[in-house]
Amino acid sequence: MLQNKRLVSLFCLVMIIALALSACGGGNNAANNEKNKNDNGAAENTPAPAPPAEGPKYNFRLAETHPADYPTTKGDMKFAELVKEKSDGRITIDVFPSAQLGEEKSAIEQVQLGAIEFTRVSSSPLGEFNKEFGVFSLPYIFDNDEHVWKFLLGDAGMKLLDSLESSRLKGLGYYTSGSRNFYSEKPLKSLEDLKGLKIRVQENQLNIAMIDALGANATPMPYGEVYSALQTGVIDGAENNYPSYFSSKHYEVAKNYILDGHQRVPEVLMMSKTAWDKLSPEDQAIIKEAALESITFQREEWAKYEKLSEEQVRAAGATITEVTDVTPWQEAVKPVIDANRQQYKTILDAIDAAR
Ligand code: GTR
Repeated sequence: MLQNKRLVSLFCLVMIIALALSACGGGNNAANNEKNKNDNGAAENTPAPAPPAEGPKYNFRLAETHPADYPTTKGDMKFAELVKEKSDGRITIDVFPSAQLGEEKSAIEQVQLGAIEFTRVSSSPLGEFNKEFGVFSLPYIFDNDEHVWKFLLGDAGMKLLDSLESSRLKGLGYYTSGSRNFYSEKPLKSLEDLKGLKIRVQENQLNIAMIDALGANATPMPYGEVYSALQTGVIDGAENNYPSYFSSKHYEVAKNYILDGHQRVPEVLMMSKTAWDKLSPEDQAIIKEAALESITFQREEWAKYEKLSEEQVRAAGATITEVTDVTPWQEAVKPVIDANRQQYKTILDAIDAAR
């Protein structure tokens, strides 16, 4: 009797250990859990569906500030579509537009921690996490869009993207964002008109220096708060490209737009380094390829939406002022460039060489 009891206990112990071991083996990441679910599902429901493509399955999230019809969001969606296609449906990415997962600074932090796998953000707030990216907040360093892209797609631009690894981020590709211009409800016809105005800027120290040099006062704040800050008079103005000026409806509460083109701040598509490191080299290649391929599409969408935005804000009664001579603006901010030239020497030289 005693002997039998011992045998039963021993059997139970062996079963418990076997169960514990199998749970450990299958449960060490979300992708495996997902795979087990499917394996079990397939065993329960006959007939089995078509066999899944080889390799683990993933469902990732991508944080985006802009609404669904904005060109960066369309770029994100194209990227997700290409990843799905190239992985035969194994890797899916859900795009969360309109800052649903948080404003840009918070999205970057969450991606660093691996809480969100992907985000698309502007280089300007990114510059607070990786100093090198601050270079894009320096005013008037690019001549035009062609100049920007010659730099971004060249060796130096790609090296810069790789430098994000030291900030626990994996840079995948750049998207375009045109050029940024000032706007206010107060008349803006010249540099003089900017003097003393309270201007909202993206959250980056260099923007504060730039606004000071232009004789205005900088107020850094998240993008999503700008409309009501303009409306209530907390700020007198802000600055952005045509598409953002239009899609955010800032033109409704700041109808004077002056085309000084002070910055061309590329958008960056990136992944959490933690999530990236868990992928196989094959899956990493799929993600990288898809990101680079989505750039052309994003730039085409941008060109269309930029045109539409200009037409729409003009039709809504915005007063647009061209700047025929940008020299006084450039001279005003020269101290900012001089103070930062040493720190950004290598990148600034590469930007000059791409001219
Ligand atoms: C836009 C950019 C956004 C955000 C915004 C801002 O041009 O696409 O990601 O950075 O500017 O001014 O905060």
